[in-house]
Order: sequence, then C-alpha cells, then structure tokens
Amino acid sequence: MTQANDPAARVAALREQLDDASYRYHVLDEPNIPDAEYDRLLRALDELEAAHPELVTPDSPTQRVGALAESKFAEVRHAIPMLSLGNAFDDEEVADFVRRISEKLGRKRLTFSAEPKLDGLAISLRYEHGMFVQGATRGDGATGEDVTANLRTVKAIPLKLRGTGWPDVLEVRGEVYMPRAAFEAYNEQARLHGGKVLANPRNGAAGSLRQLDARVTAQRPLAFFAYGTGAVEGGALPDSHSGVLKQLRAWGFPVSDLSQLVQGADGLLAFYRDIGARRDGLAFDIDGVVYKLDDAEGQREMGFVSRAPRWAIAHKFPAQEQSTTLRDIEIQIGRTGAATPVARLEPVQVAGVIVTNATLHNADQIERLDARIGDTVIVRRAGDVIPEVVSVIEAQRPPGTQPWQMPTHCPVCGSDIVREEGAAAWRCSGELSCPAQRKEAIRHFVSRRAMDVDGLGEKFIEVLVDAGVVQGVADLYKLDLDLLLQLRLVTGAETPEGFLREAREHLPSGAYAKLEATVASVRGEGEEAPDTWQADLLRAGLPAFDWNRKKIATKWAENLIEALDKSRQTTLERFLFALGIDHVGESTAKALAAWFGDLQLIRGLPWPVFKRVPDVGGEVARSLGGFFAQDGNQQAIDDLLARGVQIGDTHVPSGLLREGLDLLTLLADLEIPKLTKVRAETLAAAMPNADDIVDAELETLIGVGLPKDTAAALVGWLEDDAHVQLLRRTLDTLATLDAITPQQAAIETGPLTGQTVVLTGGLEAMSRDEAGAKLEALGAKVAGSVSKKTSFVVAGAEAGSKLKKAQDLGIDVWDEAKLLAFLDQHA
Ligand code: 5U1
Repeated sequence: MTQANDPAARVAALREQLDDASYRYHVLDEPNIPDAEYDRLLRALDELEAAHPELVTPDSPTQRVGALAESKFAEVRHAIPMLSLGNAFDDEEVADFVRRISEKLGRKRLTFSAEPKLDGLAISLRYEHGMFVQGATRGDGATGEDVTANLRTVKAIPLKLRGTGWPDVLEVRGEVYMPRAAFEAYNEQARLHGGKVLANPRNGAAGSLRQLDARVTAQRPLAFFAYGTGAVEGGALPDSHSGVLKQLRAWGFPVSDLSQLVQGADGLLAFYRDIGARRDGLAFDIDGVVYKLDDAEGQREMGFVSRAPRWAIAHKFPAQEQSTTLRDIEIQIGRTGAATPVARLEPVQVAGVIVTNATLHNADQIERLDARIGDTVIVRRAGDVIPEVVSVIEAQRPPGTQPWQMPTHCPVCGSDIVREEGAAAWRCSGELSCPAQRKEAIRHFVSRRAMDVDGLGEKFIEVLVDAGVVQGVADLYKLDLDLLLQLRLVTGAETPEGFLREAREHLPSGAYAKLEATVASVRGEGEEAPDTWQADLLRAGLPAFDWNRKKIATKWAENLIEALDKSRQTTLERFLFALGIDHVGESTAKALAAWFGDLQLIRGLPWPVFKRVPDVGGEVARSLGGFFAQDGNQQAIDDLLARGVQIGDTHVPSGLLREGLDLLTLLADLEIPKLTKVRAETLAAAMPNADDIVDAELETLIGVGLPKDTAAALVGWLEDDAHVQLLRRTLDTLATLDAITPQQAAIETGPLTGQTVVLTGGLEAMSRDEAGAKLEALGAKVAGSVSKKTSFVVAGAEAGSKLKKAQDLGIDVWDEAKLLAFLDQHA
C-alpha cells in the first residue's frame, strides 16, 4: 500500500512534519514553513483522524485543542519538591553567595550557569517513556494542581520527546509565560470588545493555566522555557546544569538562548548588567536573573536550606510595578481627536525611572478598574510600552471619592466629546477646529518619518497654532523668514523687547524700571550688556541676556525655512503617512504607495478598493475612504500641492492590483449585509454592471439565484443613496484602472527579493534608516534582530550583540564599503 492510500502511514507522516515544524518554531527559533502551511497540514491530519478515530493518539498535534475539566483541579504531589530561590538584591549579596560556595567547596574557580528569571508561572511536566503524562503548577512546592489538559494546549510544550536516550521518567521544570507582544495584542482586543483586560503577562499566564475550560487556555498566547528537572528514573542526565539544558533542548524543550556560563562574582555581575540593559527590549518580562553552580557534584555538596538550594540564587531587578497615588485624571486630545485619559501620579520610581504620568487607555478601562482620583493605584512600566495604571487598591481608598466620568466637553476647544457607536474611544468633535488636534496633526506631519522637517519642535508648533499663523499643515509652507523670526522673537527672550516682557513678570516694579532704563541705555551700543544689568538679572533669577540670541534666532529661522523647503520633495509613502489618517501607519502607507503608486488615484478611490491591498482590512479601508471623502482633507492636499509639495516617485499601479480586481471581489468588498463571496459570485455572473444591480427588483434578484434574505438585504441596502453611489464608484474603479497601463510594481521583484537583512552599528555615509530604505527598495526585508533566517548583516561602527550573533550563526556580514558598492551597482 502506498502512503497516499495507507491512512496510518499518512497520519504518521503528517505528525512527523508537524512535530518537526513545531520544534523548529518553538525551540530552534527558525521556522521552516509558513503558519498557513502548518494550519493546512494540521487540518489534513484532523480530517484523517476524524475519518479513522482508531488512529488518534494522545500525543497527536491535533490533541492540543483543549477539553472541559472537572469542577476543580486535582492535587498533584510533586515526587521531588519544587524549590524556591533565595534572593540577592545588590552586588554584595551576590559576592557573599559566591564566597559561601567557594569556602564550602574549597574552590577558587567557580563556573555558574546564569539565566534570565522569567516572570511567569513555574510548572512541572512529567514524561513517562517519552510521553507527556502530567503537568502541574508549583503550588506550595510540595503539592500543586493538575493542569495537564491546559498545558497540552501550549504548543511550545512537547507532547512527546524528540531524539533518544530519555529516562523512563523525566520531570521537566520551567516557566509558562505570555510574550509581551501577545499580551499587548490580547489586551488591545479585550479593550476593543469590552472583555477582561489582563493586568500583566504574569497574571495572564497564571490565569490562563487556571482555566477549567482548556479551550479557553488554547486561545491564550502562552509560551514555555525549561530551566531544570525534577524526578528522573530509569536513566541519567548530564552532570552539569548547562549539559542538562542542552539535553532538554535536544529532547524538544525551548531553553532560553540568553543563558550563559560565567566565572565567579564578576562574571555574574557582568551578566546581570548585560541582561538588565537588554531587559526592555526582550520579548518577555523578566524579574531578575538566576545564578546556578553549574556542576552537579558541587550542587550535591552544597545541598539545601529549608526549601531553597544553597547552590542557586535569584538576583532581582527593580520591580516593574509600584503603587502610588492617582492625583488627577486629565484628558489628552490626539491627532484624530481621540480623548485619552491620562493618570497624573504622585511621582514614583518604577524599574529605575521616575513615573509621573501613565495611560489609563480609555473610559471603559477606568470604569472597569473603578479608578478614582485619590486612589492608590498600581503602575506598571515594562519594556518599551508606556507606563500604565493596571489596578486599584480598593482597600486603601480614602473616604469621599467619586467614580470618574468622561468630561462632556473637550478641555482644549470646548467642543462636545462624543463616542462613536460600538467604539471604546471617545473623541473631541471639534476636528481641525480644535487646536489640540491641529497641533498633533502638525507635529505628526513634520516628524522624522513623515515629512521630516528638522527644527520644528513641539513648543514652536504651539506658538504657530496659538498665534493663528498655522491653521493646517499646508500653512507651514507659507511661512517666511521674517514671520518666523518675528514670532520667535516675541515669544522668547531673544530681543530686548521679549526679554523685558519676561522680566516684567519676574521683577518687582522698582527693579523692573531700572532694568528698562538700562536696556534703553545699552540698545544699539554693541554686543555686551553692562555688568550692573547682568547682576540685576542674576539676582532676579533670570539668565544673563545674550545679545547673540537674535543671531541664533535668525540662524534657526533660516534653517527652518530651508528644512521646510527640502521637505517639499517627498515620496508618496511619506506623504500618505504624514497626512495622519487614522489607522494608517508607516507600513500601510508603504503598501498603499507600492500598490497604487499615485496620489491622484488614491485620493479618489472609494473605500472598498483599499481592501485589495494585503493587510488592509475593513477598518483601515473605511478610515482611508472616510478621510478622502472629506472636502477639508482634499482641500488640504490641494493646498500642499499648490505650495510646492512634490511627490517624486509616482508610478502606475501594481499589475497585481488589477489582476485581483474584478466585479466579484469588489462586490464582496462592499460588505453588503448577507452578501457572502459565493452569493456575490452569483450576482456578478448575472448582473455584470452596476446599473443592473441598482435597478433590480427583489424578484429579479431572487430569480438570478440569490436567497430571499440576501436579495431583501441588498434591496434594503440600495435604498440608501450613499450606498448606490458607493457601488457605482467602486465598480467604476475597474474602468479607471484599465485606463492605466498595469505593470509589475517594484514590490514584486528586486535583486534582494526574499532576503532578510539586519542593520547594526553606525554607518558614515547615511543613517541606518536610509540604508534600510535603499535595501527595501531593492526587495529586501529589513529586520530588527538576527536569526538563522537572516540573509546578511550590515555592520557599521561599534556594532555589538547583533554582529556577534551573526558571527556565531555563521551569517554573512557586510561592512559599509560592501553595502555602498552594492547600492552603487544597483542604483
Ligand atoms: N531561569 C530559572 N528560573 N528559575 C526559577 N531557573 C530557575 N530555577 C529555579 C527557579 C525557581 O529553581 C531551581 C534553581 C531549583
């Protein structure tokens, strides 16, 4: 029998392929097949097993879906207790730890395994004859809870061991955790849909494992790192901790690649500082590092004290959560009018930084937390994420507090604050009449990754908007040198006049009169102010007046005019990003530019057409359509173009765009109620032009094969004139695109298509961003970290860990000269 008609052989082959893919993904961090292919194989296996239930085994990858547990978890007594760790909080305590071991073992040279200490949930996994049979939480160390069904859903935990030579019984210990990005994504969805928000990744991991319904756990993004073993029977393990970790990895367990062997206290402290410096950039939360004497012999000799080993210790980092008082809740108005509540806090140090403000995300979140002014709250600052208020200590609530309510009016412009139906965000309805929104829009427009206007800072944007000189982004290109200088001078202390204005606020009237007289006497006399005047200033707590200020201000204004002028020459991608359209970040702007290639085309498109661009969904498409549908926005674009903004890289749309665009897809993209893709197909086949559809009677639609409810929904939808217009405009796009010659856009091929490049260190000839953009233009994908998937690394001056990792992995490294030569060759 061939494999194709032998279900058992096919099942075995699929499982091997899936297990291998999973091992490469979770353990080696070098995926060999795309996620979609993994899902396809898993579905194929699932179907085969459904047809042949006798072939289902507990270790099959299909058995990770989760099942309903009893009403509570059974107790598990750990064969060998799960130990806890003593803590060291400073260098001295680390030195003491090393000294104690050195003295007891009578050894000067000590090798330690130094590892990150993950902030998750400790668990023990039991394998019998290579099969996962039981998983338990730590509990009190002696007895935990049986969470086997939940752990089976964690894809990083092998259901059966790889390789050979495992002991008959092997207990593996480690930490289940929730990666930061997954935690953020989970919470974002929860906030959007009014679900329960997780306070931090640790609670997320712990809460997920304690679900009685393992199908819920299966939906949670959990991961796992092994860091040790418990019971071992019928076999032996290597006689060093590092050897054990290596062996566990070979048997299919993810082990942190941050772990290292180091010598003595100096080695431990260097590791601590290195990991501490990288902490914010890690993919997961850690609360410290763990040091373990590496040799098993030494470990045995050191033994235990109470429930902690004498041969290991945790060296803690400053906590990422602290409690403080919520002084106030203020509303910040963002670029698109979103009213975000911000917590003003009693200053508190969190993970080494003084935090005074933290986000409260949105009004729903405040309601969920029931956060009130005066409350003691827990603030969390982890990774690069902005600090947030994660919980309230209700027990410490002072008397007389009131539940918080979203203000009814914008604190900046007084317009109503409104809530879109079904959305979590409240918005100031003032749009660009609201100075806060205008300022944010301008700040975004001039930012480095948008129009890149150097020298226009937040403060001066305030001045420009408050003075009424700049109403919208296009007004920036009306500014001239005199106006800029004047504004700068009257708002700062760069002239004697400005200086006097400032002084008037600070000095008693007598002193001010004297100062005014002095200023009058020195005006026009030269560079230096008289000593007496400088002394008056210092006494008044003002900086000495510098007659060079005017010169400096003039230079600044000249530079700003030059920067504005330079920014007029831009790219479509930057321009689209700079417009500040809701949900349109850099990568969407880039994709839009690559697919459509032309601003005039883009600004006239109805929203469903934007959905043709990969990764652009309904929400983003509607946002784009909504933006271009507003006259004010179209006017702003016209003004920008009229004031000399030029988009240099216009090209015809990608051939792929026209290829994927037909009546059927456009009809389906319109999101007409009940009109699924299959039904759209029926409709498109019967009525190939918009007029037929618009004029069709209910009976006609039913006659062409639409189900009655779909036909009725379509007729209802078409009763709205706006929908009819949208349908017509959407279908007209086909003709518009046909009129433009399609071509394969740059995104499709290039000399570096399919290659992943990492840039590290400083380059001389250009910034890393510029180099990245040039490589991307040649088809490369530019990544932030080095892995086996990296094609080559460009290393500039003082390249650090990325270069080292590339060298360790044997990845090709280019210096700047090689990069420049390559770019030159492909210019
Ligand atoms: N990385 C790591 N975390 N952690 C926690 N290793 C490690 N080891 C532990 C614990 C509680 O205990 C063993 C030293 C017994």
